[in-house]
Amino acid sequence: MHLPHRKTSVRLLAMTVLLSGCAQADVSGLGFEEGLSSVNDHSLSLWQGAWIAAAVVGVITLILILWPVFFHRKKDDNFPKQTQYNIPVEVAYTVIPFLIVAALFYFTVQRESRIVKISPDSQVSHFIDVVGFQWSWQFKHRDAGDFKSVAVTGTPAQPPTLYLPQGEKVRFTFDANDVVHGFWIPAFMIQMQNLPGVTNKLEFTANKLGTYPGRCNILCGRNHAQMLFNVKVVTSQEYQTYIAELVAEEKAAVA
Ligand SMILES: [Cu+2]
Repeated sequence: MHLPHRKTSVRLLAMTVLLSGCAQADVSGLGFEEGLSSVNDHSLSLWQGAWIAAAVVGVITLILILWPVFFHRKKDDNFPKQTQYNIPVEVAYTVIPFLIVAALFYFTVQRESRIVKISPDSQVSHFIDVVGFQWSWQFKHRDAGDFKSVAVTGTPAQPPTLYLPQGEKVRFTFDANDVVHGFWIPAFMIQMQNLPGVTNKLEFTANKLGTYPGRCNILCGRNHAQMLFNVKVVTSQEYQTYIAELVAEEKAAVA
């Protein structure tokens, strides 16, 4: 009775160790595209690895459930032999989940610390402040010449567009002026909370031209579902033109 269990636990252990190391290149993005943002570069393999680990654990669990169903059916009316303790099995089902959690925790912390790393100002190309409010967004582009910043403010009826220059590092700050909101660009694997009274920071580079949906992912009130925005990744030249247009509009409004 002991041997098969020990074999299973060894196999489980081997797979846990194996999985924590691999999971990269040839695996599908499981809903996410590779290389869209600098965050994807860190997050995607973690996402893939977590799914593979979950799939392996799920399959093993399913086998363990189905095994007795098919191979240990009631054969006769004799009451089967009862085993009260099985130390190796109990140790295994304590140690294995702990190892799985430890591996997931280690890789999560490792990736997270890379993602939230803030570099010196000189290495950052652009600064954008994101303000969440009930119920839309304001994007303040701070690199706007003699104007301190130019702001794009959305409404629930007219969601704003966040322009980003391709391949250039942007530092974002996140604030809220009422309740907690969640700045979320699903395709970029990015989410950061906008907290009233606390400024969060995140730096990333958008790497592929295109338009991507963004939304608020913290339930923030009645019209939470309307807190939408778009992210438009444009060339560096187009970004400069866009900022110049915003500055001109703002100057015209002041004049
Ligand atoms: Cu919100």
